[in-house]
Amino acid sequence: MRLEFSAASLDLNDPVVMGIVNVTPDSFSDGGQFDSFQAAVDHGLGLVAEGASILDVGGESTRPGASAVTVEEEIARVVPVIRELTRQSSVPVSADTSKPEVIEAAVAAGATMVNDVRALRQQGALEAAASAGVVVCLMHMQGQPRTMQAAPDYRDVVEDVYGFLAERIEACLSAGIDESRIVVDPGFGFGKTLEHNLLLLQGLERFLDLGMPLLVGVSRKSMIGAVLDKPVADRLWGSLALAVMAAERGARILRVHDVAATLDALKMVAAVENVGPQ
Ligand code: 7PM
Repeated sequence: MRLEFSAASLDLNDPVVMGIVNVTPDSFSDGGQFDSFQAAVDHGLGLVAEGASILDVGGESTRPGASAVTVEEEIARVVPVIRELTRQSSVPVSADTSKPEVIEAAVAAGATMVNDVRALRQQGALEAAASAGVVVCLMHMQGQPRTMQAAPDYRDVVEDVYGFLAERIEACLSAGIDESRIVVDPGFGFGKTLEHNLLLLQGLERFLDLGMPLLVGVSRKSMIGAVLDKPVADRLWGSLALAVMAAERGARILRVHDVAATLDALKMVAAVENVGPQ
């Protein structure tokens, strides 16, 4: 399996890591926008040094209960960071956004991927991604970020999410997005109870039937906090366990905060998967 970015092609025969770069105003400093720009760029370059194969740059918090960000604010946050990371590294840079205007600005700044928690359902987003020729990650979310954790409800969580992703793949193909540029993601934590999240990981292999590379984001998430009763700062070991399980079940891209640790875990999985018969 390979993923065709406009500038490069990424080998997914062994799973790779997407490093998370958040660009959010720093409430602890009064240094203004330059501080958060520099912190995000430094963080992204550090993740590349650790071995990240893709950087995911986001300026809109999708945390449950988070307030929305305007188009102008989101562009002001992410575009300078995307431009600088594209200039200083050779890994594909992904824009974590739902808005068509941000997609266009991010691509002009060098992004070759769009990671959209709304799976390009916002008006104009599908067309913007198609005409930009970017790789797209289609993620499942039930409801909206502000309210999605109120009462998640499924008939069969794996089959419901599968049906949604199949429909979004069709929408992308109809809009002219090539199948070599589509990634799918069941969206851990997005409108799901703990049990829904555990069932999705248990049944992850079902999503391989979609025929597209599978991206999984479980790093430091509340499903780990709930099982281990640990705060976000103490969720690395739980995150590694779930990353290993996802890789064993066929995930090709792991979206993580802790790149070096995750890569060690994935290299051990790959060594076992790839050893020849004696
Ligand atoms: C608070 C709660 C802050 C949740 C951040 C988050 C995913 C994603 C996110 C994912 C894809 C996080 C999430 N999660 N994009 N964006 N898949 N494709 O933990 O699972 O990073 S935001």
